[in-house]
Formats: sequence, C-alpha cells, structure tokens
Amino acid sequence: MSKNSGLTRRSLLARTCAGVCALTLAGCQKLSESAWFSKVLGVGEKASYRTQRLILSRKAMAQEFTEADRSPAFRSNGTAMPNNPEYTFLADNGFADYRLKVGGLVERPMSFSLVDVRALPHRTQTTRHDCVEGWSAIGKWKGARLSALLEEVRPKPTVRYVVFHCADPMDDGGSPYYESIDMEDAFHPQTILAYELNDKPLPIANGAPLRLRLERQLGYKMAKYVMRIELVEDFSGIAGGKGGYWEDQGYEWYAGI
Ligand SMILES: Nc1nc2c(c(=O)[nH]1)N[C@H]1C(S)=C(S)[C@@H](COP(=O)(O)O)O[C@H]1N2
Ligand SMILES: [Mo]
Repeated sequence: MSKNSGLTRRSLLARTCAGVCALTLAGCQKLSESAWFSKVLGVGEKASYRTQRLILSRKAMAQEFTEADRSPAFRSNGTAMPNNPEYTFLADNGFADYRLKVGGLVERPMSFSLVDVRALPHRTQTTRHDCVEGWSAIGKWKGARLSALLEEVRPKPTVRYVVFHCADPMDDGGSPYYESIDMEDAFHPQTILAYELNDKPLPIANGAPLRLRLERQLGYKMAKYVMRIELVEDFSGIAGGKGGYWEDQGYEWYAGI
C-alpha cells in the first residue's frame, strides 16, 4: 500500500498540522509567535492539495539506521585539513578559542563557544551520507539542533536562507567553501550542527569542530569547518551568487536525495 493512499484531504491537513506542531515542540515555541512563523503557516493554509503534499515530503525524515549498519570507516572528502593559519591555531588548542559567529538578519547576533553549542538541545542520528561522486557511508552523528541555535538569535521576518561560511579556502587561497539552505530545511529536526561522529569528537577530516548534517540532501550541502552563520534574504551577493561553492561551479542548489 502506498504511503498516502486512502488519505483524505482532511487527514493530510491534520498530518501537516502534526508536522508543524512537532516542529513547535522541537523548540520553536518563541518563534511560533513571531511574524516569520505565522507567515509560513499562512502560506500552508492557503496551499493547494498538491503543495500540501510537497510540504509533507519536505518535512519527511531521512531514513535512520542502527549502529550495526555503520560503515567500518567514514571517509573524508574534499578538504581534509583547511589551509588556513587561523584554523590551524584553533585546532592546535583543541578548539578552546573557537567561536561560532551567528549574524545577518537577526534580532540578536551572537557568538557561541563549543561549550555553548554543546549546551543546546541536541539530536543523535545514524544516517547514510551520499556524495555526488558516487560513494556512500553510514555514520552516527550527534549535534546541536540548528532550530535551537536559530531560536537564540531570533531571525527577522525577512530571512529566507541560512548561509554557512567555512574555514577552508578553495583553489589555492581562493574564497572559502560556503553553503546555504532555506528555512524549511533549517528547522527540519534532522538538521544539526554535528560535533561527534561515531561517539567520538568530530575528526578534522570530517569537519571539526562543527559540520552541518542535512540528511535529505547530497554531501556537498553539508558544510564542514563552519566558522560563521549568516541569515539572509538573498544570497546573490555572496561569492559567485549561486548559494554555495559547488553551486557556483554549476551544481544544483537544492540537492535532494
Ligand atoms: N568546508 C567544506 N565542506 C564540505 C566539503 C569541503 O571540501 N569543504 N566537501 C563536501 C563534500 S563534496 C562532501 S561529500 C562532504 C564530505 O564529508 P566527509 O569529509 O565527512 O566525508 O563534505 C562536504 N562539505
Ligand atoms: Mo561530495
């Protein structure tokens, strides 16, 4: 039986509402009162049946696995050690002086130490990573919920995207790796800033001290070495203007699996 067979429009709407309520429980209480959230609800209410189904599929969870399913080793891809003296300095001291800066269109710009990030509501998930180059690996990730971090800085109503600025310069001293996601993905329960892989501190090769996990999209969206998060209405003014390092080279911005 297909997943949605036999569902009436009313029960679909009820399920959409359940999704929104689950998000609220996941830590959007304050946000739910903000103009941004009511704008999203307004759109949801007016949406056609077809759009409701699209919304449902964006909210769906990526498959999770058991610990026994994990790959023997989780390989590294792209940068394995950022060629950046500032990063090397932080790494040499176990990232004790690392601060994640969060700014842009927010009511309350903040900077978080790793202790602060670890104090945020967290999630652990064992998921499959799919790289566009044709390899996959299953790993267990633990990290802070991005929704919880965003709630702390209070996004302004005009925010549409969350941009992740990384420590690794690309192409010999070129501009750093970066990525962007929309608010729907930013508030998805499986969207986390991971600080552990397979029960150990995140290795440098996999993006220490913090890397994005966004389980419904391809590997290149999952920014490693995140140094700064910027909330924007539009990313056309950033680097090549396409919303990410690989997007600027011609890859899709929405890399759904
Ligand atoms: N900062 C940064 N993030 C990055 C990359 C990178 O080179 N630099 N490579 C991307 C690609 S293509 C993939 S598949 C994954 C690889 O993650 P891993 O090194 O943990 O396997 O990170 C993504 N995020
Ligand atoms: Mo990748």
